[in-house]
Amino acid sequence: MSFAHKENSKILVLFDVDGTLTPARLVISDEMRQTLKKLREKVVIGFVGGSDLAKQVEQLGPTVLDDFDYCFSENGLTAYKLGKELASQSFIGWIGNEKYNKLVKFVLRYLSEIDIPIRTGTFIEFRNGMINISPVGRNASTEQRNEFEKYDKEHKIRETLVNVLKENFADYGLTYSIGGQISFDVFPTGWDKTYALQHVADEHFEEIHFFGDKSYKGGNDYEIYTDERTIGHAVNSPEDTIKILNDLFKL
Ligand code: M1P
Repeated sequence: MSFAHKENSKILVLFDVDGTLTPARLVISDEMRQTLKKLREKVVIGFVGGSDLAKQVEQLGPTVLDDFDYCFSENGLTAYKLGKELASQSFIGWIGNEKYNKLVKFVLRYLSEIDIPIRTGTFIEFRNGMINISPVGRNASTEQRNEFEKYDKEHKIRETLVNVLKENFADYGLTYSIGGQISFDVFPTGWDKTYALQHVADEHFEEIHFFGDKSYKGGNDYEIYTDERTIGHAVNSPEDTIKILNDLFKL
């Protein structure tokens, strides 16, 4: 596995997915696809998303494992280098069944007792490296997502639940991250996007750039954006990402 054919194989550029490579939950544009293709000839590229690989395939396309040098799903808990899977860990293996059960019972009880205007299904999604909790449910349509997001801004449903969980499960060593529109992620402290960086350490990159739209404190790009191993670029949209890439790498 080598990057020797690149113009500069010692530079790695990593991207968040939602809001950075694609609009939230939507698919990649042709312009972004072309930009990444040109960039990949020059340097090593990868994405670090909070979602699982199935969602990134929906958003970035069925050939995603061939289109990026590194693919990091669930913050790098599921990792691929040049299409080959790297070793991974699991949330359930780390937390254990007993504690997990307690947490799930608490969350489902809490969610059943709060007032929200819409409820769909799949309120807790069990992933390899984390769980994702959604008060409106992961089956929400785009319209229901937008409605919930608006409602949540006003009523702080997610923020309140996160605080309740922090208080009730203080000894669990968990981190809560509100990265999208309708849910939040729960994972062991330290398993944020910086987790992915251990998979690239063996390449001894001279520069690791990271692009993300949730780079502010509390956002799910914050830790990797501020990490001393990376050069962080805060963006507002995929168009913004393209503009900075063109300026920086003369594409
Ligand atoms: O990538 C950001 C987030 O995207 C989704 O969030 P939501 O469904 O709330 O818009 C989720 O996949 C979440 O895990 C992820 O962090």
